[in-house]
Amino acid sequence: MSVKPLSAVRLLVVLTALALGVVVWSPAMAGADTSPQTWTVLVGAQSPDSAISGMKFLPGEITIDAGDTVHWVANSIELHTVTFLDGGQPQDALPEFNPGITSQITTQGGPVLQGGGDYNSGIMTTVPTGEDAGPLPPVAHVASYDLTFPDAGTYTYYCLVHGAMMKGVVTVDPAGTPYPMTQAEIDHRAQLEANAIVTDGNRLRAETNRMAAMAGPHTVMVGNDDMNAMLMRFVHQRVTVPVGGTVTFTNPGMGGPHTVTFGEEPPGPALEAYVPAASYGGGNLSSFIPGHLDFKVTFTEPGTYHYICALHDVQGMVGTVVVRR
Ligand SMILES: [Cu+2]
Repeated sequence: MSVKPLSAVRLLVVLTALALGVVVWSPAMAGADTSPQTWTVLVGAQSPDSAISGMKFLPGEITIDAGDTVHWVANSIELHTVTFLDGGQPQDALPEFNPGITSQITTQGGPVLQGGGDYNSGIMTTVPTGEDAGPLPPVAHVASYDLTFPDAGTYTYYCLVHGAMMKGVVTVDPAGTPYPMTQAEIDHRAQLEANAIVTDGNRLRAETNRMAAMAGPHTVMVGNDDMNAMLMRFVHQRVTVPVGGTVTFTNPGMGGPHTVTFGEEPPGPALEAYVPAASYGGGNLSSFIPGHLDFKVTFTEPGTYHYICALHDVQGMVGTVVVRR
């Protein structure tokens, strides 16, 4: 935990305020509410059709007083975590997200951030526990997470799923410091930030449609992302090829991974296997496709084949290949 040093200027301001307080103390000031407050921050954002998902805490920065609590609320189907590593120290490098590591996907640390340990919400999503929220072992889905900050300081947190690009900061002033924003103003800022993500995502979607049109009818764009918004759609969503034809699935994104999965989802780590090319005539076939990689599938039998992104099918990321004789 890092504690802000009290600068000489700030100390002077505090002392002056104390001195003035003696002179102009009024009943109104005596009645000022200094009891601990709870502040709400949203985790993630999405468009109404969940095709666009945002990798942000909303708002990304909040200033509270010592003793207050932040209440994070899951705001998207997409999985996120609220994670303070090492008591909220900024990190040069984050651990790679691995749903097989229990401490990454379950609540860690107590309800009060005190000391240098790790504090983790576990998996936050609007999908209820027990329903499909991606390739996770059976684990509680956390709809909200509360953490109380007894000590002044600056605390940095991350989403373990999305890494350093999804970062938030809680600035904790000494108890009794006037707040810079009301919850209504924080909510307004969160709404503006959410709108900006959806606007950016719609631009990304239009760009992805253009890329798919340029690439031709046998190429499928496997989502897209720009480190801010993610597109959770296959474009073209339905492709028709003759027997012996090849479909190229390409992920044009900056790093957001997806899968192309025919048949059953491979269990656990097998889901993360990248397959560059395969032939397919039915049954199970899956490739994990990180940003900038292609998966080429040659279709050997006529039929209508449905496939999913195993990570984002809940958001509607599904597609169809029709193979004609
Ligand atoms: Cu996906």
